Amino acid sequence: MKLSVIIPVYNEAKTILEIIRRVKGIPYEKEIIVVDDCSNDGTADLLRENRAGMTALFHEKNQGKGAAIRTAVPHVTSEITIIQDADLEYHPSEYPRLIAPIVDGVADVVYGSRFQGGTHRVLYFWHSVGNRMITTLSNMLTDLNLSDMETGYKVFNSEVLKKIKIESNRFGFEPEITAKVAKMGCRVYEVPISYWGRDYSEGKKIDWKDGVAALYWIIKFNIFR
Ligand SMILES: Nc1nc2c(ncn2[C@@H]2O[C@H](COP(=O)(O)OP(=O)(O)OP(=O)(O)O)[C@@H](O)[C@H]2O)c(=O)[nH]1
Ligand SMILES: [Mg+2]
Repeated sequence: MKLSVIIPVYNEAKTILEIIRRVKGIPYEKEIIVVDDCSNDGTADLLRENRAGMTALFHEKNQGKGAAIRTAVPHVTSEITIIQDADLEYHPSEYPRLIAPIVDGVADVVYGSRFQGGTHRVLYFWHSVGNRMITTLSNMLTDLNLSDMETGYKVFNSEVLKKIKIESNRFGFEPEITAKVAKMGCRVYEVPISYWGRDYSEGKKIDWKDGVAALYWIIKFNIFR
């Protein structure tokens, strides 16, 4: 089965070429769709100079991860779509495990969970508490028993993904897609993944405000629709 790998990227000049190299190295037929979201750190130039073997799309102003995925989806031509963050926190060597439930015909959507025993860097305690609260609230409203709603590794049967209208521009994407997948009655699987977390000195951007925003998105997409 062929894979489409969507890479939304904003200001990841240090890692973008390495993540593309890793994706190209996986032994599957695939297409790579990179969406640069008006980076101002040289990421866009790196993509323009190295665009062989991929579709590179460029936003003229910064809009967010959700908007970048919305731009990419119409370019998907294969059966399975993986969202791949452009930092090096999630490793493409996990693809076989991530796609297996879809290849086997039992799942429509697969989430890679950082909290099910895979190798992971030990980082911030309070982030993990926030993460659990966010996943719990989402689960209470979707009635899905996920362990990591906010994971970057989300894999879709492409037909299912194309049916979903993505409204959130920024990190509301994660709660929104989860709410919509639940409403559609998709067959959702979770698999353990490894996580090479980064700290703030290495470029980590997410902070407590994103956690509060996530609570807002969860309520908006599960209740006010
Ligand atoms: N298109 C787009 N992508 C973004 C934006 N902000 C972040 N991203 C990308 O979305 C992915 C996830 O963003 P991250 O900043 O790594 O978010 P995170 O993994 O939740 O948090 P940290 O890695 O801890 O900062 C990465 O590939 C980013 O490059 C944005 O404004 N637009
Ligand atoms: Mg990250």
